[in-house]
Amino acid sequence: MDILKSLGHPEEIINLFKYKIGGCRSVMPKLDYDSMSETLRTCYAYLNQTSRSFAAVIQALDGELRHAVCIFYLVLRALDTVEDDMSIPLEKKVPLLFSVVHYFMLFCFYFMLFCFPQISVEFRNLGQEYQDVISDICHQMGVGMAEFLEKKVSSMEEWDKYCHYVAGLVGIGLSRLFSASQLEDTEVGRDTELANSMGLFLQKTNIIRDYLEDQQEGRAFWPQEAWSQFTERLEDFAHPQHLSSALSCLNLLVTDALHHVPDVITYLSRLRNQSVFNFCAIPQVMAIATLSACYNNPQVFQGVVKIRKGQAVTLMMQATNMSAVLSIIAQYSQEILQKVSVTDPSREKTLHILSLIREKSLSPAALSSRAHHISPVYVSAVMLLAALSWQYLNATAGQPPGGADMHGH
Ligand code: D61
Ligand code: MG
Repeated sequence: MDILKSLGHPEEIINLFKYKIGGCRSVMPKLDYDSMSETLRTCYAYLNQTSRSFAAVIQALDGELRHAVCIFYLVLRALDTVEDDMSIPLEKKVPLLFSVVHYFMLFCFYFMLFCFPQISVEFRNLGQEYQDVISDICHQMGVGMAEFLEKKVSSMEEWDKYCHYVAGLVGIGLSRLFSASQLEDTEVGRDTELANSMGLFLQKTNIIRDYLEDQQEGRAFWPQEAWSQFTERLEDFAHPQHLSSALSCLNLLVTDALHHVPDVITYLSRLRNQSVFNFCAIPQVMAIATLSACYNNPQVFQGVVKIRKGQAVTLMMQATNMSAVLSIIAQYSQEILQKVSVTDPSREKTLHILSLIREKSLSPAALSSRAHHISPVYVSAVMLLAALSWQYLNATAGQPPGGADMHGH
């Protein structure tokens, strides 16, 4: 089935095969479960049961950071389960979240202890610096989720705020965990703006893609400020007679999400640990591929838009260094550019952000100078610059080649 879908993309078939025969080990090494405690093993079992998208990359992280991120994921997923469970009546849900807000430790001891004792045991086994980050982010997310339980996402600003609570904070917390583990610079953990953008880009992509599923389950995360320009009721977009306004709104939201890509590039270029780089880059390239698949696509309003398995595996295997990530980003921006219609209301804005992204993805400044990220493109850019300065120096000095000193005055 996966192979059939990739028939028009021969390189994906090869990658699917490589992945199946063990290429997945490079991004997803086998964990040594035997040497783990029973409780930790249970936590990883929960992780594998609850996350399709993050389980592999989390388990590929180096050292103790892996356990910290695994517990961070499970604690936040528990909180999100409460948020997502529409069957708990609102009046019961708000106090439950507020008790998380005010008595986080009680929440840990009681909720976790009774329902998932292994998670709370392993939480307390983490270093204090990791525990502090996890409780702080959980607390802030609880406050934010409670705020949005009673209201809809209205303005674009509120959209950013909701996404900050449920995903931006995850990016901020993760960055602080990276720095605490010393696998990354302290700067990574301090720049909350860039870390927030990492989460916003992922969450907005999910919200855009999941329009129909959320609609069917009685949830709505598309901001009113966007859809009200094209329709009276958000649910109209699911009806074929509103397709044209639905696509206009979809393209507006994709354009809004693309504004986070420059920050994503800057953030990724600061990373120096290979496992952290893969962990961060893989979800981001999947997101840009998903956005490109959704852009101007009527399928968003009729079913689920998914990237092909072969495409996902190819992205996972490629996204292991900065120059590859930049070329993936350039490739998908180009794909979106080709789909921009002359009549689209957001056309100018879309073209503008795409050209910014293109510029940034072609600039050698986005390539970090870390040894394992040096790419042939960067080397050629440096050589071109050297050749040009050589000519320039020769021309201004009026001396024949060979006579001037490159470092001369
Ligand atoms: C680098 C690497 C991974 C990153 C990152 C930077 C920055 C942010 C994120 C991951 C978080 C991205 C969230 C995007 C997916 N959205 C959801 O899962 C929604 O729930 C949000 C609240 C709970 C977040 C829990 C979480 C998620 C991913 C993690 C993590 C914690 C910890 C570590 C690593 C990744 C969504 O869930 C629906 C569902 O999937 O069932 C929702 O309810 O809207
Ligand atoms: Mg949720």
